[in-house]
Amino acid sequence: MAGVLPGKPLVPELDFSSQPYGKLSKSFDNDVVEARRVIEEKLPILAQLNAVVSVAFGTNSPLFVDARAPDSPAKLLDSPPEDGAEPDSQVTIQPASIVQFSQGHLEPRFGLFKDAYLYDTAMRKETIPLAIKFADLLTPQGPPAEAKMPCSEALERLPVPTEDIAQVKRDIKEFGYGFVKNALTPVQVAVLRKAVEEQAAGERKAGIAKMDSGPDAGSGPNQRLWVLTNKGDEFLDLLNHPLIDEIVPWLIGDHALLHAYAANIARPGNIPMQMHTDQVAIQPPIRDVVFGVNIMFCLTDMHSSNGATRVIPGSHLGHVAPADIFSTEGTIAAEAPAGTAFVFESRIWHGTGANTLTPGSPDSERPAILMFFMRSFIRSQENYPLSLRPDVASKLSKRQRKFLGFCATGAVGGQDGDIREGMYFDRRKDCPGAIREPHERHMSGYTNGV
Ligand SMILES: O=C(O)CCC(=O)C(=O)O
Ligand SMILES: [Fe+2]
Repeated sequence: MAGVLPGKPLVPELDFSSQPYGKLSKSFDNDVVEARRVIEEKLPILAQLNAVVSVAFGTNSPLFVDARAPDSPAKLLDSPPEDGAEPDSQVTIQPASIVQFSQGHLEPRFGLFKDAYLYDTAMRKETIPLAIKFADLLTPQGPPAEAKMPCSEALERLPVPTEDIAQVKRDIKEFGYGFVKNALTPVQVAVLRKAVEEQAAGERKAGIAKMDSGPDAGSGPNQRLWVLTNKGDEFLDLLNHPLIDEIVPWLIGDHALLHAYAANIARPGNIPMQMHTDQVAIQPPIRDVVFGVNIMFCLTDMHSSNGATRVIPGSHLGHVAPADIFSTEGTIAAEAPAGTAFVFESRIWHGTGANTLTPGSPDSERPAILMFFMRSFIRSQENYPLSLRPDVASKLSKRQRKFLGFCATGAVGGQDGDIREGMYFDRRKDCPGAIREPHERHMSGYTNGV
């Protein structure tokens, strides 16, 4: 997305609109020229596509990459191939994204499908792997290796629910995830489950429910409850869970922030979520650093038939991705009894599984709470300072305020120059504003007030 043009200046003398630069470098047409140059440069490599791909920028008529001739560079055409061949895949994309792929600044799956991350894409499923390969071939690293199940020797060690926290940490390091058994007692599960289910019913009744996992964006059987901080004391108390202290600083350092705090109810008939990593906010993509960790509290037994999260064990390491992000083939279900905390780091490939139970049958829903933390300098998915209800803000503990970004780290999160590590802030109505005094240009001996 290009920059946003400035509005009218507030101070007439500070009108910069006559400056000759700025607008041009952001022009769509320039981006198209650049994107075309990138594709032309990559034609020898694009030969690997063995197919015809059309690439449309906005409403411009599409370009065609014809890579059918074996052992010779692909051809870039301004009109469909003369022999009338239909494209095997049709990519519609911002030209700037093509340039960013080539610079290694945008992860192809994110660049192509970011709007389908929670929902769906208009593209025909079988043409998607080719579109991804096209984008991958433009990147400096080239296509990632296929993320596969580990070798049989490691399969014997796949994580299982345990109360041994040292084992959970070893599992997270080796496989990208682990299970903390009995992180919640049955009574705690019941309290949280009731809160989630009643809130979900309330949001449906109020007509504000966030549904997904259907064929169209914003609809489907699955339901998300976002910004749980606002939605009941149960969810505030869950932020006191000691597992947070055990895992979060260990994996992603001090001052980590809540990135998203949501419940996800997987229901029968859902379309499985796109396989993704939770590091999609990290662009340019960085695979060799873990930026986040998800603590998912299971409020019912999670099993393969009620939509347990699908994972590819070990896929947190290396330049790897699933062969087809819209398929759960070659993944396993993260199965665990109610009360387990399923902890997974943000580089692992995963997604909500299919709930194949009969709609309306008893216990066919899979409610879970996802408490997702990211490193301290990353902008949160949920904008807490903007979303927090005032009645909630006034009762938050220091710990909760810290998770929501009300504490400085020494480098970020400060207020009016106060940035020292561990300083806490509240929403201030009295942040210093414009307080002007006449100024003597040759004054000496500055003092701070009287
Ligand atoms: O609910 C699940 O199974 C996983 C959801 C997920 O991966 C996400 O929200 O990023
Ligand atoms: Fe996820």
